[in-house]
Amino acid sequence: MPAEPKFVPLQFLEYTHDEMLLRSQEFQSEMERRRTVRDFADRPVKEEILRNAIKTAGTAPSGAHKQPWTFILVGNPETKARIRQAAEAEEKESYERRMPQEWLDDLAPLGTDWRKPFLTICPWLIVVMAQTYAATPRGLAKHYYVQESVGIATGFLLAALHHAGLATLTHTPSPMAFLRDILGRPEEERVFLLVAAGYPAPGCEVPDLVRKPLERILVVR
Ligand code: IYR
Repeated sequence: MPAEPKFVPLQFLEYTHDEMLLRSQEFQSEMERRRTVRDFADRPVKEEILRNAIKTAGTAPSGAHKQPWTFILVGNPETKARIRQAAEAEEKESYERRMPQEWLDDLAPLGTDWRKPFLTICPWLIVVMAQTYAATPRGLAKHYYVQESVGIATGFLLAALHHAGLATLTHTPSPMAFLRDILGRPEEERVFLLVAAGYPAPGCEVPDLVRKPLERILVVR
């Protein structure tokens, strides 16, 4: 039986045009400083900061409000070591045999290789899982636009972690199924990606990348 719609008043904060302009500029500057970091410090970070960021990720819109995501927060050193060992085994195979030359050439400016020391150095890993369907006591239930929904939630997560003052790295070991086994997750969940979060290593450097200017990413009609 379909649920009766129930509506509540929207909590909306209205700003003046000047305030909106300033807020949009300030947020843009803050996000402009975000960089993907591959060189982390092993300094600890309080779990509550990660929990708050994951709570923010959970505010993302989703298909039919099914919220088809699970965030696995990994801080346990043994679990991180198992993840690193399995990820490096897959990545070694990928970098040495599976990835075509064009792909390797495209990654060359980023300086990546199969070694993933951040998986044990970082205080926290967040494995983002996408629930392809819901396993309910009454059987399987559908989820909608799962990739889109989990992608948006992951964007919120990265923005929240950056806003909190943490460096992040999105990592997609390929194939990623080993993570579901190590983390003991159910069949209906698929690994979406892994986010490493922590402080950058002292003297950390990042690739000298240029972002496309607005004129190249915006079309006004
Ligand atoms: N999954 C590998 C390779 C990799 C692929 C892309 I596309 C990147 O932007 C970065 C890395 C890895 O994590 O090294």
